Amino acid sequence: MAAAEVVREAQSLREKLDTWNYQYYVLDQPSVPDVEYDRAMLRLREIEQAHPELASDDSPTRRVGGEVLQQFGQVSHEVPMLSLDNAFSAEDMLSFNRRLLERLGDPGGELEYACEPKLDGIAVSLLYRDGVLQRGATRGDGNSGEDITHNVRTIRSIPLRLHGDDYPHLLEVRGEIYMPREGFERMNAAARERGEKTFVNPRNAAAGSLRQLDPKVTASRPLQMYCYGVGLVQGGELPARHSQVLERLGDWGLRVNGDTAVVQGIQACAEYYEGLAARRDALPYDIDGIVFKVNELALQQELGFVSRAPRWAIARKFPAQEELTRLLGVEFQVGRTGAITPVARLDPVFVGGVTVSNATLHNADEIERLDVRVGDTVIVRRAGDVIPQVVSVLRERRPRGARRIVFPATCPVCDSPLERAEGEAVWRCMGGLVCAAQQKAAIRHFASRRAMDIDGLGDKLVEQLVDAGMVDNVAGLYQLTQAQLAALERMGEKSAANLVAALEASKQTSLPRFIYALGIREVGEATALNLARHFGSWEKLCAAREEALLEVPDVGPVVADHLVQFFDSASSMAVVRQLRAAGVRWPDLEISADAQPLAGQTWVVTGKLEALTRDEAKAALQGLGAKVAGSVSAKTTAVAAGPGAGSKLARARELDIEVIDEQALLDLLAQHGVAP
Ligand code: I6G
Repeated sequence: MAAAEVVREAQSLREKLDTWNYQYYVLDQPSVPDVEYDRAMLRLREIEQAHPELASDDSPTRRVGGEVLQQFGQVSHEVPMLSLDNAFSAEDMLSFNRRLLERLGDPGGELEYACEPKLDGIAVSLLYRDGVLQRGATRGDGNSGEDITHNVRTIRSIPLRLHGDDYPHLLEVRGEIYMPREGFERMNAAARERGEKTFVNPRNAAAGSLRQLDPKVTASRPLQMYCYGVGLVQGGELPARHSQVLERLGDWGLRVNGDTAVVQGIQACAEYYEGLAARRDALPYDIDGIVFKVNELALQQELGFVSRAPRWAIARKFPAQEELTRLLGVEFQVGRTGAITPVARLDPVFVGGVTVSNATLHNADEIERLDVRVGDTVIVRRAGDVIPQVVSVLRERRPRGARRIVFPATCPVCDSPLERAEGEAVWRCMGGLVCAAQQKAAIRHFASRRAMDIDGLGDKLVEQLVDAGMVDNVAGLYQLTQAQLAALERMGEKSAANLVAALEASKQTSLPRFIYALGIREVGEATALNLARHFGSWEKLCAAREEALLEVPDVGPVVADHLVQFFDSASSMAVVRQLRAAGVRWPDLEISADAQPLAGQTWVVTGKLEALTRDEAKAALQGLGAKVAGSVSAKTTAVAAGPGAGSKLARARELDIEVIDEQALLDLLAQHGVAP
């Protein structure tokens, strides 16, 4: 028997771990460092090993079971898991509202609706008996699904025991298990690196992760759950409104979506739909529509069901993010760093709100993995700001004579050999700046708005200059004369004079811009900024070796290696010399004690930013000494929020934390000499 003291310690550890887990995975507010969490978990494991009688099934040590299942059991749903009717337009929504009002005998006034994002995930049911998780199941055909208890237990935001003590004796919670976009991208990038199969989209990744017989595999996948309702309820009362039920679920430690709202009338539903549609791409998860539910449970009961769907709810779907089309051909593009990217030419198709005629095929491995051929019917996906991609092939529709895609053996532009670095998936042209494609890309980058900002030097002109042999590197731009330029196609005297003036004006620049403009691999704007602030001058920067470079925020071994290679390259440094000889100049930056004016502050960046990416904003803040956290807590100093900010912004308001918009962030950065 364990001594009372050990029993108490185990109990206290369990409570602490549950609380930290809840704060981290449900509230998205980490409260203790990982080491402290790990230490507590280790100690609890030790105690439970020494005293197995203390190890209950809801202990945080028991999330991942050791055994691998042979097959999934079947579960029958006591209350069927229904589907939802769909609406595809504002008119469909008006008819829905009209139908409801008629059925309710035109009660007068507006109906109150609960509005919720419809996640593109897997519908599941969780059964809690006396507050302890008993069973997790998929929807299946609505009457019976698969028993996935062993896998849902591994999802840290799903409580093994409910909080409080006022839950019903039997409570079946329903919701959607999904994979956040960021986790999906990370998981796929890692799989691609290892040359393994990738998932088509976050939904398939979530489904595949739940359909594992070995819970350790599921535990390693970044799955999340949002709860959206209840099924079986026995031995307990629920409040009168759906929105209040969601609040109770939250009180019991379950994760509910913070983007839900209660509105009056169908017009307000339309506004909610438009608002969320505008933010759709900025959300951290995929949604395929909005679910609108009559909020009052008594009215839901009165309205009832028709065949397999409730009459009191409807899902208004968004335009599809995936469509079928035909692969017409493949071209191989050469990027600034020589990377060869196969680009699919597609029969134009409307997807994700735009017409898409090109999509990336990533690399040679991906072509092989997809087993895609010219003539195939493919699924193209365009989600958010991500470049459209071919995600799968309908093999059964392959026409006779579909052509295999042959990856080129040499650079399609300069015929130099291609090489593939160990562990990398991409082939690169070894032509370097001899390759016209790389020359053009480097010049386009150098001239771009956020680099040297050379007005009037568009892509077409760069193409002409390189093809005519007038320029082969960025320094050559400053040797161009007005007469040479005026002789080019579509260039009059006036445009030539303007371009010469723009080139002249671009010579006066800033050190961060200059570093960024050089196009050194992996050195984006934010890194350039940090390098400039850290070293203050070009001379100090290019004299730095790896050790010194690694001291710069945001610089890791890979970036440091690319920088050293650049500084060691005679041809690259010759270009820098030529640029300076042509008059390109910048003021050195002061490296003062105040180089870290935001030291000690913790910032959160959320929502969609326009002028810089979230990563760039983060790196810029880090460069000024701030810590940048993923979630808002009482320790947060300020939040920079762009459009589409959701729960983090709401949390900041709740905690009365300073919130600034993008312009204010840019002003703050500028005030500290950072002009991204
Ligand atoms: O499949 C669903 C997704 C989201 C739902 C649902 C939902 O609410 C946010 N709600 C109900 C009532 C049903 N399916 C049947």
